[in-house]
Amino acid sequence: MREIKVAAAQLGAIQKAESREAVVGRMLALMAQAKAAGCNLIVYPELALTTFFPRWYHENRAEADVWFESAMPNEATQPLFDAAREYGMAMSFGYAELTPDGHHFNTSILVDDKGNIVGKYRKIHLPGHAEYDHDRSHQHLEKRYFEPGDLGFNVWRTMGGIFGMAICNDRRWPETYREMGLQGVEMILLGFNTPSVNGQKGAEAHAQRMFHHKLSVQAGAYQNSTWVIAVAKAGSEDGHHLMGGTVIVNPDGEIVAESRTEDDELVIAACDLDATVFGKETVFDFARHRRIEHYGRINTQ
Ligand code: CDT
Repeated sequence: MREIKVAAAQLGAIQKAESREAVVGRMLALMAQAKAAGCNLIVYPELALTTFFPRWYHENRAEADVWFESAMPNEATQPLFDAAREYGMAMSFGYAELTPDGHHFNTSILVDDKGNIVGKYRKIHLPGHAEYDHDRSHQHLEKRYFEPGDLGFNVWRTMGGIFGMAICNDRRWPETYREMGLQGVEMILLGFNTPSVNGQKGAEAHAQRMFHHKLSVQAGAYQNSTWVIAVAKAGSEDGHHLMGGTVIVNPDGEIVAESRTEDDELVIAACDLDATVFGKETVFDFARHRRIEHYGRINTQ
Protein backbone atom coordinates (compact mmCIF):
# COMPACT_ATOMS: atom_id res chain seq x y z
CA MET A 1 0.00 0.00 0.00
CA ARG A 2 1.38 3.42 -1.00
CA GLU A 3 -1.24 5.80 0.27
CA ILE A 4 -1.39 9.50 -0.57
CA LYS A 5 -4.20 11.36 1.17
CA VAL A 6 -5.21 13.95 -1.39
CA ALA A 7 -7.14 17.17 -0.90
CA ALA A 8 -8.58 18.44 -4.16
CA ALA A 9 -8.94 22.10 -3.22
CA GLN A 10 -11.72 23.53 -5.32
CA LEU A 11 -11.78 27.32 -5.38
CA GLY A 12 -15.00 29.25 -5.67
CA ALA A 13 -15.19 32.32 -7.87
CA ILE A 14 -12.38 34.87 -7.88
CA GLN A 15 -13.60 38.31 -8.89
CA LYS A 16 -11.57 40.51 -11.22
CA ALA A 17 -10.86 42.96 -8.40
CA GLU A 18 -9.70 40.32 -5.90
CA SER A 19 -6.00 40.59 -5.00
CA ARG A 20 -3.47 37.75 -5.10
CA GLU A 21 -3.08 38.17 -1.33
CA ALA A 22 -6.80 37.64 -0.73
CA VAL A 23 -6.83 34.51 -2.90
CA VAL A 24 -3.72 33.14 -1.19
CA GLY A 25 -5.52 33.69 2.15
CA ARG A 26 -8.36 31.47 0.89
CA MET A 27 -5.87 28.86 -0.34
CA LEU A 28 -4.13 28.88 3.05
CA ALA A 29 -7.45 28.31 4.83
CA LEU A 30 -8.04 25.25 2.63
CA MET A 31 -4.51 24.03 3.29
CA ALA A 32 -5.06 24.28 7.05
CA GLN A 33 -8.26 22.22 6.68
CA ALA A 34 -6.36 19.68 4.59
CA LYS A 35 -3.69 19.42 7.28
CA ALA A 36 -6.35 18.88 9.97
CA ALA A 37 -7.80 16.09 7.83
CA GLY A 38 -4.40 14.39 7.59
CA CYS A 39 -3.78 15.10 3.91
CA ASN A 40 -0.26 15.06 2.47
CA LEU A 41 -1.00 16.52 -0.98
CA ILE A 42 -3.21 19.49 -1.86
CA VAL A 43 -4.14 20.27 -5.46
CA TYR A 44 -5.57 23.65 -6.52
CA PRO A 45 -7.06 24.58 -9.91
CA GLU A 46 -5.76 26.13 -13.12
CA LEU A 47 -4.95 29.88 -12.83
CA ALA A 48 -5.57 29.60 -9.10
CA LEU A 49 -4.30 33.06 -8.18
CA THR A 50 -6.62 35.20 -10.31
CA THR A 51 -9.96 35.33 -11.99
CA PHE A 52 -10.18 33.38 -15.26
CA PHE A 53 -8.84 36.41 -17.14
CA PRO A 54 -8.84 34.96 -20.70
CA ARG A 55 -12.49 36.01 -20.83
CA TRP A 56 -11.37 39.66 -20.83
CA TYR A 57 -10.14 41.26 -24.05
CA HIS A 58 -7.10 43.52 -23.83
CA GLU A 59 -6.56 45.14 -27.21
CA ASN A 60 -3.03 45.94 -26.10
CA ARG A 61 -1.69 42.48 -25.31
CA ALA A 62 0.93 43.83 -22.89
CA GLU A 63 -1.81 45.12 -20.55
CA ALA A 64 -2.68 41.50 -19.80
CA ASP A 65 0.70 41.06 -18.13
CA VAL A 66 -0.93 42.18 -14.87
CA TRP A 67 -2.37 38.67 -14.65
CA PHE A 68 1.04 36.98 -14.94
CA GLU A 69 3.69 35.99 -12.37
CA SER A 70 7.28 36.69 -13.36
CA ALA A 71 8.72 34.71 -10.45
CA MET A 72 7.54 31.71 -8.43
CA PRO A 73 7.45 31.82 -5.50
CA ASN A 74 6.94 35.56 -5.21
CA GLU A 75 5.87 37.87 -2.40
CA ALA A 76 2.19 37.00 -2.70
CA THR A 77 2.65 33.23 -2.96
CA GLN A 78 5.55 32.74 -0.50
CA PRO A 79 3.09 32.09 2.39
CA LEU A 80 1.76 29.05 0.50
CA PHE A 81 5.26 27.61 0.20
CA ASP A 82 5.99 28.37 3.86
CA ALA A 83 2.79 26.70 5.05
CA ALA A 84 3.30 23.66 2.82
CA ARG A 85 6.80 23.22 4.24
CA GLU A 86 5.58 23.67 7.81
CA TYR A 87 2.78 21.13 7.30
CA GLY A 88 4.98 18.70 5.37
CA MET A 89 2.39 18.81 2.60
CA ALA A 90 3.06 18.64 -1.12
CA MET A 91 1.00 20.96 -3.33
CA SER A 92 0.20 21.82 -6.92
CA PHE A 93 -1.40 24.96 -8.35
CA GLY A 94 -1.78 26.72 -11.65
CA TYR A 95 -0.81 30.28 -12.57
CA ALA A 96 -0.03 32.46 -15.57
CA GLU A 97 3.74 32.44 -16.09
CA LEU A 98 5.78 35.23 -17.70
CA THR A 99 9.32 34.00 -18.32
CA PRO A 100 12.43 36.23 -18.07
CA ASP A 101 12.69 36.21 -21.87
CA GLY A 102 9.08 37.34 -22.34
CA HIS A 103 7.18 34.10 -23.00
CA HIS A 104 3.68 33.56 -21.65
CA PHE A 105 2.43 30.18 -20.50
CA ASN A 106 -0.53 28.70 -18.64
CA THR A 107 1.51 26.79 -16.07
CA SER A 108 1.18 24.47 -13.11
CA ILE A 109 3.81 23.40 -10.62
CA LEU A 110 4.36 20.48 -8.30
CA VAL A 111 5.90 21.39 -4.96
CA ASP A 112 7.17 18.59 -2.73
CA ASP A 113 6.51 18.22 0.98
CA LYS A 114 9.67 20.23 1.75
CA GLY A 115 8.46 23.25 -0.21
CA ASN A 116 10.70 22.71 -3.26
CA ILE A 117 9.35 23.04 -6.80
CA VAL A 118 10.05 19.62 -8.30
CA GLY A 119 7.92 19.78 -11.44
CA LYS A 120 6.59 22.30 -13.93
CA TYR A 121 4.04 21.80 -16.70
CA ARG A 122 2.97 24.33 -19.35
CA LYS A 123 -0.46 23.81 -20.88
CA ILE A 124 -0.23 22.30 -24.33
CA HIS A 125 -3.84 22.26 -25.60
CA LEU A 126 -4.98 25.89 -25.59
CA PRO A 127 -8.68 26.31 -26.40
CA GLY A 128 -10.44 29.41 -27.68
CA HIS A 129 -9.27 32.12 -30.05
CA ALA A 130 -6.71 34.91 -30.41
CA GLU A 131 -8.82 37.85 -31.65
CA TYR A 132 -12.03 39.39 -30.32
CA ASP A 133 -14.90 37.27 -31.64
CA HIS A 134 -18.07 39.32 -32.22
CA ASP A 135 -20.10 36.14 -32.72
CA ARG A 136 -19.50 35.03 -29.14
CA SER A 137 -21.31 36.34 -26.09
CA HIS A 138 -18.29 35.26 -23.98
CA GLN A 139 -14.69 35.52 -25.10
CA HIS A 140 -12.18 32.73 -24.48
CA LEU A 141 -8.84 34.29 -25.40
CA GLU A 142 -6.33 31.69 -24.28
CA LYS A 143 -4.77 31.64 -27.75
CA ARG A 144 -4.21 35.40 -27.44
CA TYR A 145 -2.52 35.40 -24.06
CA PHE A 146 -0.60 32.10 -23.96
CA GLU A 147 1.81 30.17 -26.13
CA PRO A 148 1.44 26.38 -26.30
CA GLY A 149 3.52 24.75 -23.60
CA ASP A 150 7.07 23.82 -24.58
CA LEU A 151 7.92 21.23 -21.93
CA GLY A 152 5.93 18.20 -23.08
CA PHE A 153 4.11 15.81 -20.77
CA ASN A 154 6.64 14.80 -18.14
CA VAL A 155 6.28 12.79 -14.96
CA TRP A 156 8.05 13.25 -11.64
CA ARG A 157 9.11 10.69 -9.05
CA THR A 158 8.34 12.08 -5.61
CA MET A 159 6.46 11.02 -2.46
CA GLY A 160 7.08 7.38 -3.40
CA GLY A 161 5.06 7.63 -6.61
CA ILE A 162 5.01 8.81 -10.22
CA PHE A 163 3.12 12.08 -10.73
CA GLY A 164 2.09 14.00 -13.82
CA MET A 165 0.27 17.26 -14.50
CA ALA A 166 -2.17 18.53 -17.11
CA ILE A 167 -4.35 21.62 -17.34
CA CYS A 168 -8.04 21.93 -18.18
CA ASN A 169 -8.57 21.45 -21.92
CA ASP A 170 -5.73 18.89 -21.92
CA ARG A 171 -8.14 16.50 -20.18
CA ARG A 172 -10.24 16.15 -23.33
CA TRP A 173 -7.32 14.72 -25.37
CA PRO A 174 -6.37 11.03 -25.01
CA GLU A 175 -2.79 11.83 -25.99
CA THR A 176 -2.37 13.79 -22.74
CA TYR A 177 -2.96 10.73 -20.57
CA ARG A 178 -1.20 8.29 -22.89
CA GLU A 179 2.00 10.35 -22.99
CA MET A 180 2.15 10.15 -19.21
CA GLY A 181 0.77 6.60 -19.11
CA LEU A 182 3.70 5.46 -21.24
CA GLN A 183 5.97 6.80 -18.49
CA GLY A 184 4.10 4.83 -15.83
CA VAL A 185 2.16 7.73 -14.32
CA GLU A 186 0.25 6.84 -11.15
CA MET A 187 -1.45 10.14 -10.35
CA ILE A 188 -2.29 13.05 -12.68
CA LEU A 189 -2.96 16.45 -11.10
CA LEU A 190 -5.24 18.51 -13.28
CA GLY A 191 -6.78 21.91 -12.57
CA PHE A 192 -9.51 23.46 -14.69
CA ASN A 193 -11.71 26.52 -15.32
CA THR A 194 -14.60 25.54 -17.55
CA PRO A 195 -17.09 28.29 -18.42
CA SER A 196 -20.69 27.08 -18.23
CA VAL A 197 -21.42 29.12 -21.34
CA ASN A 198 -18.86 29.95 -23.98
CA GLY A 199 -21.15 31.84 -26.27
CA GLN A 200 -20.43 29.75 -29.34
CA LYS A 201 -23.49 28.84 -31.36
CA GLY A 202 -24.28 25.15 -30.90
CA ALA A 203 -22.16 24.79 -27.75
CA GLU A 204 -23.37 22.13 -25.32
CA ALA A 205 -25.53 23.01 -22.31
CA HIS A 206 -24.29 22.83 -18.73
CA ALA A 207 -25.35 19.21 -18.00
CA GLN A 208 -23.77 17.91 -21.17
CA ARG A 209 -20.63 19.91 -20.49
CA MET A 210 -20.36 18.30 -17.06
CA PHE A 211 -20.89 14.89 -18.65
CA HIS A 212 -18.08 15.50 -21.17
CA HIS A 213 -15.75 16.62 -18.37
CA LYS A 214 -16.33 13.48 -16.32
CA LEU A 215 -16.29 11.22 -19.37
CA SER A 216 -12.87 12.58 -20.33
CA VAL A 217 -11.17 12.23 -16.96
CA GLN A 218 -12.76 8.87 -16.14
CA ALA A 219 -11.73 7.43 -19.51
CA GLY A 220 -8.21 8.85 -19.20
CA ALA A 221 -7.81 7.34 -15.74
CA TYR A 222 -9.14 3.90 -16.73
CA GLN A 223 -7.28 3.59 -20.03
CA ASN A 224 -3.96 4.42 -18.38
CA SER A 225 -4.66 2.87 -14.96
CA THR A 226 -3.90 6.07 -13.08
CA TRP A 227 -5.50 8.25 -10.45
CA VAL A 228 -6.72 11.61 -11.76
CA ILE A 229 -7.30 14.54 -9.43
CA ALA A 230 -9.41 17.04 -11.40
CA VAL A 231 -9.92 20.31 -9.53
CA ALA A 232 -12.28 23.09 -10.58
CA LYS A 233 -12.47 26.79 -10.13
CA ALA A 234 -16.23 27.28 -9.90
CA GLY A 235 -19.01 29.79 -9.49
CA SER A 236 -19.81 33.20 -10.88
CA GLU A 237 -16.83 35.46 -11.61
CA ASP A 238 -18.11 38.96 -12.36
CA GLY A 239 -21.27 37.39 -13.80
CA HIS A 240 -19.43 34.73 -15.82
CA HIS A 241 -20.23 31.29 -14.51
CA LEU A 242 -17.65 28.49 -14.24
CA MET A 243 -19.01 24.99 -13.75
CA GLY A 244 -17.68 23.02 -10.78
CA GLY A 245 -17.22 19.28 -10.93
CA THR A 246 -14.11 18.61 -8.85
CA VAL A 247 -13.56 14.85 -8.88
CA ILE A 248 -11.07 12.28 -7.65
CA VAL A 249 -11.04 9.35 -10.06
CA ASN A 250 -9.45 5.97 -9.32
CA PRO A 251 -7.48 3.82 -11.79
CA ASP A 252 -10.68 1.91 -12.62
CA GLY A 253 -12.18 5.14 -13.88
CA GLU A 254 -14.58 5.45 -10.96
CA ILE A 255 -15.28 8.70 -9.13
CA VAL A 256 -14.41 8.13 -5.48
CA ALA A 257 -15.09 11.67 -4.24
CA GLU A 258 -16.62 14.80 -5.72
CA SER A 259 -17.54 18.37 -4.82
CA ARG A 260 -20.98 19.34 -3.60
CA THR A 261 -20.74 23.09 -3.99
CA GLU A 262 -19.38 25.80 -6.27
CA ASP A 263 -17.42 27.38 -3.42
CA ASP A 264 -14.04 26.89 -1.77
CA GLU A 265 -14.32 23.22 -0.82
CA LEU A 266 -12.00 20.32 -0.09
CA VAL A 267 -12.67 16.98 -1.75
CA ILE A 268 -10.63 14.35 0.04
CA ALA A 269 -9.67 10.77 -0.72
CA ALA A 270 -7.00 8.36 0.46
CA CYS A 271 -5.46 7.16 -2.79
CA ASP A 272 -3.40 3.96 -2.88
CA LEU A 273 -0.87 4.25 -5.71
CA ASP A 274 -0.61 0.46 -5.73
CA ALA A 275 -4.19 0.41 -7.05
CA THR A 276 -2.64 1.34 -10.42
CA VAL A 277 -0.64 -1.90 -10.62
CA PHE A 278 -3.39 -4.35 -11.64
CA GLY A 279 -4.46 -2.38 -14.72
CA LYS A 280 -0.89 -1.65 -15.75
CA GLU A 281 0.00 -5.36 -15.59
CA THR A 282 -3.14 -6.69 -17.30
CA VAL A 283 -5.47 -4.96 -19.79
CA PHE A 284 -3.26 -1.88 -20.07
CA ASP A 285 0.14 -3.55 -20.11
CA PHE A 286 1.22 -1.31 -22.96
CA ALA A 287 4.39 -3.25 -23.85
CA ARG A 288 2.40 -6.45 -24.46
CA HIS A 289 -0.80 -5.15 -26.02
CA ARG A 290 -0.26 -1.90 -27.91
CA ARG A 291 0.15 -2.18 -31.70
CA ILE A 292 2.23 0.84 -32.53
CA GLU A 293 2.78 -0.30 -36.11
CA HIS A 294 -0.82 0.84 -36.69
CA TYR A 295 -0.56 4.18 -34.86
CA GLY A 296 1.58 6.10 -37.34
CA ARG A 297 -1.07 8.73 -38.15
CA ILE A 298 -1.20 9.83 -34.51
CA ASN A 299 2.35 11.06 -34.79
CA THR A 300 2.08 12.64 -38.22
CA GLN A 301 -1.37 14.25 -38.40
N1 CDT B 1 -9.61 26.60 -19.35
C1 CDT B 1 -9.98 25.77 -20.35
O1 CDT B 1 -9.14 25.14 -21.00
N2 CDT B 1 -11.30 25.69 -20.59
C2 CDT B 1 -11.83 24.90 -21.67
C3 CDT B 1 -13.08 25.52 -22.19
C4 CDT B 1 -13.46 24.93 -23.46
S1 CDT B 1 -15.11 25.21 -23.81
C5 CDT B 1 -15.76 23.59 -23.83
C6 CDT B 1 -12.13 23.47 -21.27
O2 CDT B 1 -11.80 22.56 -22.03
O3 CDT B 1 -12.76 23.23 -20.24
